[in-house]
Amino acid sequence: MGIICITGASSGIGRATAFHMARLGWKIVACGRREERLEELVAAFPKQVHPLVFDVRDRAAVEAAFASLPPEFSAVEVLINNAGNAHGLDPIQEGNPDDWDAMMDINVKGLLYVTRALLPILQQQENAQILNIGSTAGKEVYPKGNVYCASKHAVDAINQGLRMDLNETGIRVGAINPGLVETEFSEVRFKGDSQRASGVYQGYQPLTPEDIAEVIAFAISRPAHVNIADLVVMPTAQASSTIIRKT
Ligand code: NDP
Ligand code: 8X3
Repeated sequence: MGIICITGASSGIGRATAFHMARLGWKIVACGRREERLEELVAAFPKQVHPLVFDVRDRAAVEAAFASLPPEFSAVEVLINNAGNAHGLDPIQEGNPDDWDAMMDINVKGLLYVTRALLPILQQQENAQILNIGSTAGKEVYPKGNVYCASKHAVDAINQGLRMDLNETGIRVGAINPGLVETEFSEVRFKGDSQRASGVYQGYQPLTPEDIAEVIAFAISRPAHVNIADLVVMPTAQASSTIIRKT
C-alpha cells in the first residue's frame, strides 16, 4: 500500500475516505483547516496518518505544506481532490459575492493549487492517480445552484483537461461525481442553520460518506491499465438534482 493525499479529510466524504483507506493499510496525508479533526485521524492511526493544516485558497500555504512533508510521507502516489463546499443557495440577483469568491477560490483554484504543488511528486511515482470529487452539480445546473454548479462544472473541465495533459505521463486522472450525500455540506451551505440543512436529507435515503469512500477505494484499487475516468453516483431515490422521490 502506498501514500494517499486527501484534501478535506476533516469531514464528510474526505474523512470517511481517510478512515477507509487507512483501514486498508494506506498511509494518509490528511489535509484540512481544522487541525483537531485531523488529530482524530492521527489518534486512530498514529503511524499511518500525517496531518497537513492549510487553507487551499492560500497558494503559498499549499506549496509550503507539501514542501514540509517528512520523507516517510513524501512519496504521494494518489491525490484525492475533495476539499470544497457550497456557500449559499440564492438566485444570482440576490447572491452574495463573498459566497461566489469562496466557491471559486476553494472548489476551483484551491484544487488547481493542490494539484500543481503535488504533480512533481506524483510524476515520480510508478502508478500515480488523481481523483477529483466533482458532483452531479458539475453535470447539470439547478435553480439557485448557479455559482456552485459553475465551480463543479469547472472541476469537470479540469478533470478532462488534466487527463489530456497528463496522458503522456501515465498518471491516471478521473472524477467521482456524487449526488446527495449527508455530510456537513448543507450545514456549510446554509451557514450553520442545522434545521434547514437536515431538511435536505429528509424523506428519502441519501448516500453516506462511506458509500462514496467505498467507490473511491474501488477506483484506486483498479489495475494500472484501468482508469475510472468519470463516474456519477446517486442515491436510488435521486434521478436528477431536482427529481428526488420522497415519502
Ligand atoms: P463537508 O463540509 O463535510 O467537508 C468539506 C471538506 O472540505 C472539509 O474537510 C473541509 O475542511 C474542506 N474544506 C472546505 N473549505 C476548505 C478550505 N478553504 N481549505 C481547506 N479545506 C477546506 O462536505 P462533503 O464531504 O460533502 O464535501 C466534500 C466534497 O464533496 C466537496 O468537494 C463537495 O463539493 C463534494 N460533493 C458533496 C456532495 C454532498 O451532497 N455532500 C455531493 C457532491 C459532491 P476544513 O473545514 O477543516 O478546512
Ligand atoms: C452536492 C450535491 O445537489 O447539493 O454537490 O449540489 S448538490
